[in-house]
Amino acid sequence: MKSKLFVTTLLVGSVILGGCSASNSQSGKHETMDHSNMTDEETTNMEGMDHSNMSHDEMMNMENGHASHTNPLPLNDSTGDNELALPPLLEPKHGVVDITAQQGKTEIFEGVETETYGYNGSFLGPVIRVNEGQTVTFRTKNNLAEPTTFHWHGVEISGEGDGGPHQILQPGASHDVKFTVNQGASTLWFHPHPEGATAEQVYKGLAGLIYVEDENSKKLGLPSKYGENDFPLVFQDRVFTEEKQFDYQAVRNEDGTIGDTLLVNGTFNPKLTIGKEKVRLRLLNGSNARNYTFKLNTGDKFQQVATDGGFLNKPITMSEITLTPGERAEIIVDFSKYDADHNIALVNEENTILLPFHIDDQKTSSIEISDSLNDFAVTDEERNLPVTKKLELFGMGPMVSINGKQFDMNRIDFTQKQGETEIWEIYNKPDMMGGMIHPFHIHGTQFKIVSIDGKEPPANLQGWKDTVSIEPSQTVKLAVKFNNKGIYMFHCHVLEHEENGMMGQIEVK
Ligand SMILES: [Cu+2]
Repeated sequence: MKSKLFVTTLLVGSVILGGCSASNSQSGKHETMDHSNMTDEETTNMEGMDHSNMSHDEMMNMENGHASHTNPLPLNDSTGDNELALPPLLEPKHGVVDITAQQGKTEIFEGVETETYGYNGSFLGPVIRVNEGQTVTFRTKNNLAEPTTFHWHGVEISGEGDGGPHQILQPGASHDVKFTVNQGASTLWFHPHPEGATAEQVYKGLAGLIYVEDENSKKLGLPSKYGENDFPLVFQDRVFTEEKQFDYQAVRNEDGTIGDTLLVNGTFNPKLTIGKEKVRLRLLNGSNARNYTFKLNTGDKFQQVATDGGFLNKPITMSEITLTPGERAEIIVDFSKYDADHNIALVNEENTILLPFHIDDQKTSSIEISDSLNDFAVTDEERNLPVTKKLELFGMGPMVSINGKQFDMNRIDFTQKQGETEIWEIYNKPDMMGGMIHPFHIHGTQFKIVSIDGKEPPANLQGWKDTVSIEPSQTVKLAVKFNNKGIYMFHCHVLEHEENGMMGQIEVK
């Protein structure tokens, strides 16, 4: 992770502070407009221009939450002692998938039982595999002792089925979510979304993956044998008590809870045994707040083939990839050039060993990956659309806000017509401490990144996305279309930011 925290000086602080108090004395309407030129008509058509008045004291208070983020807790190196756990693969039976949230005990550390949450098991969840065009019913059940919801991150589904904070399931309750899979091959995921308890429930283990397959994905020649040459990798950092338990409330950080212990698919000190062949790794940053920059310790390159919501048009050769919370990427690593005794691992930017690989050189194959994977494009029409929704992400810790407002379940912030594309402009407004990256997520849709600070996004972001990393001072334009109706959340995917109010609601009619 590149540190995007700016050097802070009193001078910078006072300039920003000055800028902010100046805006308070105005109607606030011009404050968010300084980075675009719009006609009066566009201004009238624009949503999201309200601006709150943040007091000087509130601004000053934000400094506290900040300090912890300038020095994230380092992660442990994986010793590779334990073979990586592979989540069970779950496919619809007669169109039905049963998913139960439950509590249990899990042996994460040898000889110790940790109290955990999971779906259909004690810790984490299965990989649910569905096909485009298939009608499925997710039969959800809450066997926890507290309310929860089942949110399908990245799935294009009605607002009612989306599992946001409105769709609470009380302990013991069940609910059927029936929908038709109406999107292409992709690696999506699911997790709870109850107001005020999302971060803790995810932390304790509620997260699973959803694979969508389609006709195209089966023809591309990508490695697709689950658990053989196609692996899910869910990265989560945690802090354990001395008794090797989770105590979320004790370690909760208002700007995102970061841990010193890495779990991949729930496995501590994992290693992954793979063949001497091309292998597909489906990476999910399932952490509450930590960003990861993944690379190979050898410095060798790999190919990225998919973003959050589908394939890139062609494989992109990369030497590293950063994923912020909620984001996914599929990469292909070619292990055919390494021998069994080769020391190769996935590491992060600080060269912390995240996942060492053990190469079984008896297992080989030669796979040619198609050079043409998808036909994604931002059209000229989309590029020329005016901005009709403006969002300003601002603040730290308990003071995070979108357009100066904090989440209110009884307030609809925006409306949009079903099937109509609008351009959302999201600005991450820095504060006097610099600010931090906000991974911005919209429910119920896959969007296109039109531009980042006015420029075309890098090649590996030219694909379907549902979560976009926005750095301080950056402005990102998205082409957003909802294919279904209902109320959807949009929010920062640092789970504590979401919980602290960096979330809003859009009603699609
Ligand atoms: Cu955030």
